[in-house]
Amino acid sequence: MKLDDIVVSKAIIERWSKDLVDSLESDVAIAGGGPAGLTAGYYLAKKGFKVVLFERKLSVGGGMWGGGMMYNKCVFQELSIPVLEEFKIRYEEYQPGYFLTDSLETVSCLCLEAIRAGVRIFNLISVEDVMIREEGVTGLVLNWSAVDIAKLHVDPLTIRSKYVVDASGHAAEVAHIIVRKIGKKLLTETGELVGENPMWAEIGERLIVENTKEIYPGVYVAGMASNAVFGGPRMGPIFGGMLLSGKRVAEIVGEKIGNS
Ligand code: 48H
Repeated sequence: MKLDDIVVSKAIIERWSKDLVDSLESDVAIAGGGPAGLTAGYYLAKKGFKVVLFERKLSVGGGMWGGGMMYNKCVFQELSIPVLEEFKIRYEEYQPGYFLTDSLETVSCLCLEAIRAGVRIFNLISVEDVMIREEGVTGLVLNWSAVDIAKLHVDPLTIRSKYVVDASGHAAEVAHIIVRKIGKKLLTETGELVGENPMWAEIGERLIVENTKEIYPGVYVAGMASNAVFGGPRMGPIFGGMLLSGKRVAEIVGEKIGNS
């Protein structure tokens, strides 16, 4: 069979455009495809919600690929084992209470299961703003990451969603956008980001799940961004909290949608 290069181009452009058009209105839009964002997306999609996730970089996985200081292993605590098993991630017990995974396998499984559960993932697209109405945030404003990198003056496009999840990691970018553009209105003590604290794995891992909550009407936070917004220590390369936070935000947002 002859191969027509133009058919190849047309297939890619048409199918990608259809996916984006289909995603212009969704139940949940997630900013960031690290471990927390992928886990949140998976559990929400499994519940039957329409989920779209935007990742700035070429690859999803965020800070997980590099394990700890580029040693590509991740540590998980016992509490997170059911989530590892849900994603079919293999693990070994290093010593009682400490479980090890291969970071490449971990990211691959999170990505594969999220996509297979129905999460629509768009990589190379950055969230540069939020869409606002009287009731709160109602969607995300997007642009090609390449536009930002090249500092081009190109206007963005917009998607609408019932809820937004800020899973942008240490940077907590959606939270920062809200404070910068709307004011000190976050649901924190100060209305601003409280900020991340120095390393303390045990406390950081506990707080990250507690800090997984609403930050502004229509917006929830998950993963490392939770401790940046509400204040909590970093925890280094122990990743259980990221998966548990992603699962927690899916429970909270799922309930909200169910009740609305
Ligand atoms: C689109 C964006 C935008 C944007 C950022 O950093 P991540 O891995 O975040 P989490 O919370 O899933 O996991 C945190 C973990 O990786 C980590 O850093 C830990 C445990 N640190 C502990 C420590 O002590 O240092 O992923 C966030 C993702 C990344 O892929 C970004 O590229 C992406 O979000 N992102 N995507 N639009 N505006 N901002």
